[in-house]
Amino acid sequence: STVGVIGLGYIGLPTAAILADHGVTTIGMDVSERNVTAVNNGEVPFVEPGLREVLERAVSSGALTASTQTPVADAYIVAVPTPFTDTHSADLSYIEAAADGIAAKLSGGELIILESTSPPGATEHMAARILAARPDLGPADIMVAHCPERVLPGKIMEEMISNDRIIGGLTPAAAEAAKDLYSAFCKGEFLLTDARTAEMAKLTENSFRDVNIAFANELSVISHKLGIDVWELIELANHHPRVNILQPGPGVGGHCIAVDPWFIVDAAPEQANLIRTARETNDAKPEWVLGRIEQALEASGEAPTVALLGLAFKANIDDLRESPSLHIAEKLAQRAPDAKILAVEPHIQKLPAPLEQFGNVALTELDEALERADVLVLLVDHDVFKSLPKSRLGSAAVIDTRGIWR
Ligand code: SAJ
Repeated sequence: STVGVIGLGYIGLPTAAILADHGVTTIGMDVSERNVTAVNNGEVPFVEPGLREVLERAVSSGALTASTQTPVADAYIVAVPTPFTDTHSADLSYIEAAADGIAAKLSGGELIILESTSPPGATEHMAARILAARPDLGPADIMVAHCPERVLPGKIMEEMISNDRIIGGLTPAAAEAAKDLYSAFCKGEFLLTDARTAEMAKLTENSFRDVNIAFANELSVISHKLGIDVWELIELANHHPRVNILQPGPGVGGHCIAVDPWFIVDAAPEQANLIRTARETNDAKPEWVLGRIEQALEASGEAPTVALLGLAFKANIDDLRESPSLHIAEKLAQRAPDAKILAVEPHIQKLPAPLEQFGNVALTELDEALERADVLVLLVDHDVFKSLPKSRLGSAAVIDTRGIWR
């Protein structure tokens, strides 16, 4: 049997490569001609440890091919983006486009799995859209399930195989069929439920983390006001057997935790108060950091030099999506035109587009930044920054948003 994987991004490509590497005939589909060509050449269009080897094997064995057309297949996995709109509701247009492509290829009896993180009801919506396009088919002619991905970028190849999987079927038979498909490579436990619960479970996991980080971020603002070291505070509190507080930082970034809780808020706006407040708390953190930087700049006299260490959304990656650090850099460049801003990000080679337009920002080597800065702002806890001896910080005013130089 043949599996079609729709969307060859961070999730779809590893899934397709691993499926094919386990002997399943797999056809990947992506709207980007460039991605498709790269995949057919066994090349990975983004950074993910371990993916290249598996992809090369899958392509050279002939088990994996890619195309810009939706293939005819026995089962489909949809792994397309679900961004959010300006009003914080989910944009289902990529899922709808995938559904339309699949609908045109069905002959009845196929399994269709939605993996994209989705608001409650999206799987039903996808099924309804497919059936609306194919009046010759009835609900009993297709099997539809939601199986959210939960892999951590940077560890995708491991977690894809070892993580437990929640599978929510529109019918129990659809959930069973999806379980059979994932059994080809997944060694984790399979947890079968209905589609809405599966959708909500994924959103709940990321909201749990967001709420916990918001708690830490609020504690850091309170502690700063009270003259208390928040990292010591959290470390002490976490010695309690039933307390486990996460770490404060300059805000929450990435394409998951900063997005998914909004889908819950959008689905139940009157009820989701804590979840909304957590999102707002985390989104407000970059502004608070900016305030501290502006204070430090004022104190250091005319035309000060400020070094921003880290632009990525978290440690040891090159991903800038929804990055609070990048946001801080951009806002600072706008608001402090007299300051010289040295951005240090060892994982990228050129200044990212949002910063290019500012004449007062330069991408700088760490050594040079340390030498020149009047104000040093630590934004990302990359290993290269963590391993700096304190003596290297010199006489600069230090704002350490991650607590690595305490
Ligand atoms: N962060 C903090 N303090 C912390 C932990 C994280 O400020 O204590 C910040 C990070 O710096 C980053 C953001 O939160 O800006 C998110 O980073 P992350 O490492 O918590 O999560 P992601 O976005 O890389 O991946 C998450 C994971 N979800 C959970 O751990 C519940 C991953 O398993 C999901 O598959 C992924 O979202 C996803 O795709 O939904």
